[in-house]
Amino acid sequence: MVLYDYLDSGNGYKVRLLLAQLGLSYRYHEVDIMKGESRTPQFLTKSPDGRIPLLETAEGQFLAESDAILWYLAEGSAFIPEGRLARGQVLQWMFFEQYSHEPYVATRRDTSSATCPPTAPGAANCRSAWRAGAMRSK
Ligand SMILES: N[C@@H](CCC(=O)N[C@@H](CS)C(=O)NCC(=O)O)C(=O)O
Repeated sequence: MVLYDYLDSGNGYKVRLLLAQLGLSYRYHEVDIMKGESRTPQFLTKSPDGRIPLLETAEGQFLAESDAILWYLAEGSAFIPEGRLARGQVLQWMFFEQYSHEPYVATRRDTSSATCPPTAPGAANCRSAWRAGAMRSK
């Protein structure tokens, strides 16, 4: 399997975390979304939406959308429970994350970390400075 991903991506992190939890081996392919690498004609043939994360399965098929990838990888593991209601509850939180958390919290965090004023001291290291601050506030 190949994971097309970008290290700063929270959506990618969810997939990396599950791959690690399941002990699955995969090849990591960095796509620099800040340089538009997810929008090249070559990448768009793999994923017409032009976003990461993107999983290439062992059979060479492509699957986009982080939560779809999680569901695909988790099949047959304890991460997808037996009961009908319990499975529904897993999906409930996955839909909540995509509709109510990701656009308002995750995207906002990413935008504010990328928009430090260019004149700010150490602006060149703005993203890493922001990350260090975020780590401190935990
Ligand atoms: N709903 C999608 C969102 C994917 C997404 O927004 N990916 C961002 C990074 S977190 C991306 O690829 N942005 C680059 C672009 O839009 O060109 C998922 O959960 O996978």
